[in-house]
Amino acid sequence: MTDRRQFLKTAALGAAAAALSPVAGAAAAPAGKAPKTGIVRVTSTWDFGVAANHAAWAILSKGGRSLDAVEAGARVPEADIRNHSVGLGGYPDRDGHVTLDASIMDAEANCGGVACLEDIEHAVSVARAVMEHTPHVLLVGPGALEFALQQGFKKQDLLTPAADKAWHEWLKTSRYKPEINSEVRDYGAGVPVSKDNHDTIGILALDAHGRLAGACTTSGMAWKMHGRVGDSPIIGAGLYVDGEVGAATSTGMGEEVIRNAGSFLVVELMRQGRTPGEACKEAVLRVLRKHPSTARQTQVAFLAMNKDGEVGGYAIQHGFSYAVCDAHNQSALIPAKSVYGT
Ligand code: SD4
Repeated sequence: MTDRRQFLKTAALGAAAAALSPVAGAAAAPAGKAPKTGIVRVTSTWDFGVAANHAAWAILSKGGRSLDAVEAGARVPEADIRNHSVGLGGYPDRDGHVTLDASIMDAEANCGGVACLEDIEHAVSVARAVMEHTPHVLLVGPGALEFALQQGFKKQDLLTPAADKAWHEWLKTSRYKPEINSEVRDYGAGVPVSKDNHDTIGILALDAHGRLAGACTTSGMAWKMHGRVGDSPIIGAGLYVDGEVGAATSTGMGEEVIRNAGSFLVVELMRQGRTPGEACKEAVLRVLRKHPSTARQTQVAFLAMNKDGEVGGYAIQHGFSYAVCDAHNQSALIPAKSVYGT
């Protein structure tokens, strides 16, 4: 783990500036991989986004479709049992059920989502199936599971022994107090870490044909009420993509994001001329203004990419990071600016 932490830190220090410059990325594209119409880039929330970006890049660097790339990227933490807030190995709700929320969207406003889905590892792929094979946008609970099984997804128990143990530990106090930045405690983005809790992945990509897409997937807040749905599967809250403007995704306390239509807000702010970073900052400040006493004690972070491939993020609390991958550097990890902390 030390090696990995060191690797990520080095990657972040060496690459932050270049990863934010669309021109630098495009100029450095190796022969045969040069974008046809502009910058090709993928960005993901948190430090485990580096691995997700690599999976997405395997598609993008061959001229593949951004929608395929974000799905492939999101599937990486879904399958990682060390990640306790996405997919397999996710911490359960207070009744011991692992329930997943996910969404996916392309630049033409095609979108799909699943909420409170149980027993299926790759919620993001079910979300894509909702988008492509139903007349609907969002399926929930048993209906989502039934649809997934009809589509050929395999049923499996998502509660790993480690997550089960953590749940039984939690039952001793049954105190619901989501922890700020639990996501990074083990992956070393410069804050204290522990290996037991990671978070939602939001992933945004721009492909060689200039097509934007995004996806978001999570097991939600650990120890939530059974049936609770967060922002991640809600189009406009946890994810929004508009091919004319850009894309945005969020992580952190979903309730605060939903009440502000967070990702839609970020995209609309970019439409008005703000850079991705400025738009994310303004949205974070809006979240804080709406419910200052709640919001200041929690974490909400936004990540955005505009249609030119520029990337920015902003958070309430220090400790949020985002991974950026392009032809110039596939492993950049950038600490986001925040309202609180340094
Ligand atoms: C949710 N935004 O369910 C997601 C999960 C998350 O920190 O990011 N938790 O509210």
